[in-house]
Amino acid sequence: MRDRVLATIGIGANLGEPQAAVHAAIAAIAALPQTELLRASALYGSAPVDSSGPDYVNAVVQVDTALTAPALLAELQTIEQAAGRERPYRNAPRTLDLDVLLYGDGCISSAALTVPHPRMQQRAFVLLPLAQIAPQLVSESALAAVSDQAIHLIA
Ligand code: A4P
Ligand code: MG
Repeated sequence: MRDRVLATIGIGANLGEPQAAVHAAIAAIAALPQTELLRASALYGSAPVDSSGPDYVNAVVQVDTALTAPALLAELQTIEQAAGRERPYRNAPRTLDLDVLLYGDGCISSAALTVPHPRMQQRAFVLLPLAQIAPQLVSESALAAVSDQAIHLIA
């Protein structure tokens, strides 16, 4: 039997019905094979960072999974496609974006996958929801460094 790994996934959407898309994504992640949803953050509203369009809805979840990192990425991309994801250009607004933020304590650097996600430490829309579900993974200094980014908890 494969080892199980604690994986952390970032969720973002700013087109269509972003709140519904994030809730549906969390449900789809919970239904992935060989995967158990452990924790899901609240939803946060955030201004686009290096992107455009309406404000984003973001969340972070943690799963316990026996999927390999490439298999997990493939499953997440299938969920993105089912949510109508289009990729007209880099950082385009999107109906759903699912990023592998962390995969255990592994470092991965392949053409298709970089883990830890290289931009996660610069982004309040990742660090605030992550701090809500896994505060030990987010330092006060990291939070302070993104404190100028507009983000709010969605009730
Ligand atoms: N890829 C490599 N590493 C990973 C990883 N750890 N997780 C590859 C997921 N994918 C990874 O991704 C392009 C390629 O990255 C994939 O084919 C995969 O093999 P993509 O989802 O098609 O394109 P993208 O989303 O534009 O790129 P990326 O890297 O996810 O963008 P960023 O840098 O994450 O930025 N502002 C707010 N407020 N909220 C947001 O959620 N998101 C972005 C996306 C920008 N600004 C935002 C938000
Ligand atoms: Mg992405």
